[in-house]
Amino acid sequence: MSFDLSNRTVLITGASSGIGAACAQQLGAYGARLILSARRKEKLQALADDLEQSYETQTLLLPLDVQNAEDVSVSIEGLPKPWKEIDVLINNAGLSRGLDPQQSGVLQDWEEMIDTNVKGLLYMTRAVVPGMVERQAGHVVNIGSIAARYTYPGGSVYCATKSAVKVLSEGLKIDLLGTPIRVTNIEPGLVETEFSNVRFKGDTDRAKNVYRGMKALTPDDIADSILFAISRPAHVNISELYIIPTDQSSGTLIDRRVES
Ligand code: NDP
Ligand code: 8X3
Repeated sequence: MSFDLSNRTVLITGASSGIGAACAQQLGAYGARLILSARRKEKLQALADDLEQSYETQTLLLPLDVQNAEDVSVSIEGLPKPWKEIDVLINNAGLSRGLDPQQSGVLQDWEEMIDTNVKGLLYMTRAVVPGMVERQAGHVVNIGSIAARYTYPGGSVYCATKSAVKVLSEGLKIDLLGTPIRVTNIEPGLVETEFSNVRFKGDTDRAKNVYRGMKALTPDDIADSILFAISRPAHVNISELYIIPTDQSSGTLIDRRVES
């Protein structure tokens, strides 16, 4: 498929790694102007340099923590004029922390997941969508998860945050009825990124074990689906895309026949 995203401004949160970085590469290749956001500025800078070299992509770095409502609001408000007119917001920043049963969960892990995956997504939406309404144009893509469909042991708080993303996506579409603004919730299964390394706080062996003996999705597989959603004709709203590896059937049913 071929897409023309020239003159379209896309804000990607969580662009420093995994799915967000893959979106930046693919959208950059099709000519989009990119606002790259995450906490790790050096990663964003390296990505921006690479995009500039590969596709002459125009980029603007927006280093911030989505958990900080004030920073999100001030950063979006302070965008220079041409960048302020955001056509597509990809609410991708998110994480899981730990895999503890609810009865012995770590409160700080819960705060971080809820503050990032739910409140951070809301802060960004609240800051960006009024401009879309004013301009009568825009598309919000939220990154949900298979975790909204299947609760798994030790994952209940993370699963709850992704259930919230599903509900918030539906609710935003409802609240925007009567405008041309579109809303999409992407729900991936296992994608091999830094996700498990972050969940297990740097325990790389435990992280690798999540994808053992199976073929996980790649960040590019998810970027492909986002490109599909945002490139449909204006009257078509792709509300949900649920994408899993062929080797996965539910949150916990995974075929690991290829032992490595
Ligand atoms: P990664 O860990 O590779 O990327 C997560 C991104 O989120 C990073 O760029 C990170 O940047 C950013 N981020 C995390 N916390 C914050 C914060 N407080 N403020 C700003 N940015 C933040 O994981 P993925 O690419 O896999 O994850 C992307 C999204 O996809 C997440 O929402 C995740 O829940 C979801 N998802 C992932 C799946 C998987 O199997 N990997 C499956 C289904 C959904 P930095 O640390 O620089 O701030
Ligand atoms: C991330 C994938 O397996 O933790 O959403 O649900 S999983």
